[in-house]
Amino acid sequence: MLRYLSAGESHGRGIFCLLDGFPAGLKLHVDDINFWLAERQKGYGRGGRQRIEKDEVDVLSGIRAGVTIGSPILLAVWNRDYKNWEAAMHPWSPSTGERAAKIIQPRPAHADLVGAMKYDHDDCRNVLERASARETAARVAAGALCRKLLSEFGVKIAAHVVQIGNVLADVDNVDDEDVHPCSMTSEVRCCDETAAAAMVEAIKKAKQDKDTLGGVVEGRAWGLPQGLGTYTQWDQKLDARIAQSMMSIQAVKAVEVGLGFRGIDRPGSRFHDEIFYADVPRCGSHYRRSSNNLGGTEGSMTNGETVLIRVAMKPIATLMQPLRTVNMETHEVAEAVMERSDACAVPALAIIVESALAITLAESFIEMFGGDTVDAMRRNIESYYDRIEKR
Ligand code: EPS
Repeated sequence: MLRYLSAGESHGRGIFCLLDGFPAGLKLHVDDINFWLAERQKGYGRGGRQRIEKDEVDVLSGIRAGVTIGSPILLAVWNRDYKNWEAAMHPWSPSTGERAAKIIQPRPAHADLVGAMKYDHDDCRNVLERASARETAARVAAGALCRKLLSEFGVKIAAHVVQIGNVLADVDNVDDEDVHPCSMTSEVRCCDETAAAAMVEAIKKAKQDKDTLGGVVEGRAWGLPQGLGTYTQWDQKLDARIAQSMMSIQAVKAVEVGLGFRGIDRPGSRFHDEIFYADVPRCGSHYRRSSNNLGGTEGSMTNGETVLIRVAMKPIATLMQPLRTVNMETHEVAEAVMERSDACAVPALAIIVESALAITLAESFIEMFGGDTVDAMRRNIESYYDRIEKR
């Protein structure tokens, strides 16, 4: 069973993650992880913090001489900014100085207020440090390992931005294989050049207006065997796992699989994907679908078509024109705290969606094909493909 847990605060020593149950025998290079960490930091709309950080992984356990050994894998991404926050964030020395001033004017839409009530803090910093989207660096590091594992079996994953603010991209005809070549060279990770230019302008304007913007990312995974997930039990349903994995990304408020909300006005006859029998098998199966409105899953299992999801991120909560809030000590009307932040982090969300999808698919992959070694998984997949090709 693959398990992923993370730890760390945004301005603490670093961001960490533990990947337990990862199979032995996967060969990889540190750049397989660092490449994606660097990609996550890019994107138009980021704030000053990305000029301080240069995220690189420090592998603390589970990998020897470039090969996973089956032990828990512990990864660290150290925060360069920690040196500027040591007084405020040090575990033992008392907080001193301006940086350590208590945060008592919680931001609407952030975890600040409810987190402080729940854990009985008089300083919202204890909450916002962990609630920060800096945590996604850990997810991208773990996702890089999962992505590499899945690529051993021919699975590919790509995501791109389809909306920022009210700017919509026209991406209906973008093939799976074309997503990365376009999105990786776009500063907003959008495959529609005209929309990408308008997105940059929209972010620029939001920044001038001291405002923030949300958006939508489309994630895709293809080359997947049919049958990942199951219809038999709620917590192993693939759609449910994908939804949890995506909804756990900071600031994400909605997830669609396939047409999702966008297809609900259609009658069943124009929603469902018809089945046909193809001459050439794909991922071991001759059964294909005539369209992909269901987003590659039926009965919460992969059906061999591209897994297609959309993930909506709300605008970032930290505004440079603060919203009204309440001072937690005086209960007077106050202005929400202004911490340095990003105007828009939707381009980074594309890399995070890919990584979270990789973790979730790897989890179901390991469950279905056994996870002690990569070779054992390969044998199990091949024998599964042999079996379903005869159906
Ligand atoms: C974040 C606030 C900003 C972002 C941060 C998430 O950090 P800071 O307060 O240091 O400027 O840059 O994201 C990252 C540091 C990152 O690496 O993604 C927040 O409050 O969620």
